[in-house]
Amino acid sequence: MLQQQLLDDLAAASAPEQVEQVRIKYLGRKGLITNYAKDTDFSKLSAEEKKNFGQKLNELKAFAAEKLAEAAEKTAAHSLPAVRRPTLDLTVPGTGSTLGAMHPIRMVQLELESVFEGMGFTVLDSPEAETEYGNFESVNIPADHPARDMQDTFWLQNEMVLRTHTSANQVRALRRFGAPFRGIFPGRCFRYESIDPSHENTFFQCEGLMVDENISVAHLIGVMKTLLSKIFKRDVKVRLRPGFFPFVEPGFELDLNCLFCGGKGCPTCGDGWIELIPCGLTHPKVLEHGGVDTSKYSGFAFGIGLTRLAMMKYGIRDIRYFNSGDVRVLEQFAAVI
Ligand code: FA5
Repeated sequence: MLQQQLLDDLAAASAPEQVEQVRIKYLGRKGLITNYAKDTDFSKLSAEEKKNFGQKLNELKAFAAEKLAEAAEKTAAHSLPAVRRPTLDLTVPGTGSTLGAMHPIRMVQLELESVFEGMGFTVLDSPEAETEYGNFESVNIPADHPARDMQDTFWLQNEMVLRTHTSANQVRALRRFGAPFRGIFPGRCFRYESIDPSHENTFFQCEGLMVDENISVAHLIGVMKTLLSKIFKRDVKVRLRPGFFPFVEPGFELDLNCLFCGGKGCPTCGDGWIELIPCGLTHPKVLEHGGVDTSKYSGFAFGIGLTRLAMMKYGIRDIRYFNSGDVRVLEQFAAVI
């Protein structure tokens, strides 16, 4: 009787969940088969009857399990899969693709390179780690020279230094190419500096060197003027004042009137002027290190603060933005390329 009832229930079950309900009804903890023996008084049964009862109950359980398994298999095969989510939803707005942007320092560098190439200068690559000789002695800064204190240095474990300026390339280039020579060396420099709106520990310079017969300060000023008018594409105020560098004689500082405050003084410039291009006539000692005949040749050199030039050109008030890694800085330049 219980078997027939089970078969009727299973016949009415058309989904796996309904078969499960039938299983619970018969074989669950309080199921009809599980509790089949509950009302039987075993004390009144003989040993033979007890044995038969147990056997019947086991057969009933096995029957139910078999029929339930069959029904589960059948309904699973026929049941529809759960509602499927569409894998492609054409109504979702697209994410679009973003264009990369060139770093503002790189943009100014490329512009500088093309201006200098137009004046016959070669653009040369150079190493960021220098020997002590290259960074200091080759440009006339011996070990005990006070000028070393002007550029606090990161020393590497192999006694090389992260270059504090690009000036080591002056002698390297003269040794390699000889005179006459016209070249620039843009690149990254490192100084152990306290950081503020106009000082970074990692920044870019662009060294330049021209060596030829009868080179004078007039050539130097002419090249600097051409450079600034091409880069800023407008009139800018500059001042030339004496400056000391052991590798030039005489030496100058070319300062740019601050484009943020118009020369009044602000957190970026301090006193209204931005120190931009130290320069001068190449010291004979540097020419000698480079193997150049100083009775025939003279030259000028400069070290443009490329990072500061980028600040002035693009109105970036704080140098720390460049190394901040904040993509919002770069995103602003996506359209400039
Ligand atoms: C020099 O490094 C010389 N080698 C430049 C030179 C070359 C002089 C050839 C004469 C002839 P100075 O330490 O002033 O000089 O640095 C040159 C420029 O690099 C500065 O005018 C400034 O624009 C930039 N600069 C220097 N230190 C930093 C810094 N910590 N952060 C950003 N820019 C800097």
